[in-house]
Amino acid sequence: MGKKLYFNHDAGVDDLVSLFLVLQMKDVELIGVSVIPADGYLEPGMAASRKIIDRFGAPGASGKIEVARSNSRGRNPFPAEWRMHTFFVDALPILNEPGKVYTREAEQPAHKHMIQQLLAASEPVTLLFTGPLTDLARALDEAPEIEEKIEKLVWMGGTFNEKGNVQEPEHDGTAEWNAFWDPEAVYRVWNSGIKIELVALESTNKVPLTVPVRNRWASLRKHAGLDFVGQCYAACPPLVYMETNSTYYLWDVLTTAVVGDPSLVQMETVRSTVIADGPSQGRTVETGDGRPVSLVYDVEPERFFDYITALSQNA
Ligand code: AGV
Ligand code: CA
Repeated sequence: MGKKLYFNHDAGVDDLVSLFLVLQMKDVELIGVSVIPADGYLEPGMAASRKIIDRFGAPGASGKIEVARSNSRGRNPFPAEWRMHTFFVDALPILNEPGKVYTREAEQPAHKHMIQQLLAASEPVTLLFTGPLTDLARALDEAPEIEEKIEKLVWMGGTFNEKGNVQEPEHDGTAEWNAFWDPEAVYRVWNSGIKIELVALESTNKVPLTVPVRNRWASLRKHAGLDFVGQCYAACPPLVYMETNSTYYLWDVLTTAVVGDPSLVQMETVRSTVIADGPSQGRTVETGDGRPVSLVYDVEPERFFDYITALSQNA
């Protein structure tokens, strides 16, 4: 069945495309999904996730994989314009053709659902988080014994660059958004013994959404999977002349690709801590006595785009 994976995401466009991609990975067994309403809204995020499993999961996936709803709240809310993307993906005709949803919603909230799935697993599980870490921090507080069941955490978040991607009043711009939404959760996870692979802005900045990337997907739209990916990214502003606050990168998709094929990227160990309060809150900083994380600092963009295109083409 391949390696076991639990996926917690926050219902952005690249989060939902990531769910689609995980379902195409032959050597990955998805044992649960949860949705946290950070860079997206909860109701359409739950519905879209269930529909994506129905439409693009392997036969039988809808009967096996549950989607859990998070009841976590963050400290610093995402801009509503970004969050609205969830409604667009949930409304795509390709997800609504059957008029009925089969994949079940979990009875428990996200962090408890994750605890349950981890404790029930026969072997260590990889965690993929493409939004804030709040549900993981709460799960660790409630059931510290899950640490033993976690193979590693692969997280899209953080940066050691001088410039992050938060542009908000009362912040100095050094943080990445997933860390900024709930800095204390990052702090909690850093204080655990879990192995962490960090897909930070160092590498995601190298994979912007561009018009040529979109055109490649358009040329292959006869494949349902690539039609879906193309439709999703039609909602997002590409990089053309210069970066703006809304320019879209393939942040979460790169993170997901690292789970499927770690050879796409370069990693190095960095000792770091996170600033939990004040104008730099959410900033990850290198310090000699900090906790080690494997930082994904580089990627070969062409190989990455070839990889996700090939995966989508088989859907
Ligand atoms: O910081 C990147 C994270 C990723 O998990 N998200 C988007 C991805 O899902 C927040 C974010 C930063 N800039 C954004 C974001 C933008 N311009 N539009 C939407 N979300
Ligand atoms: Ca995300």
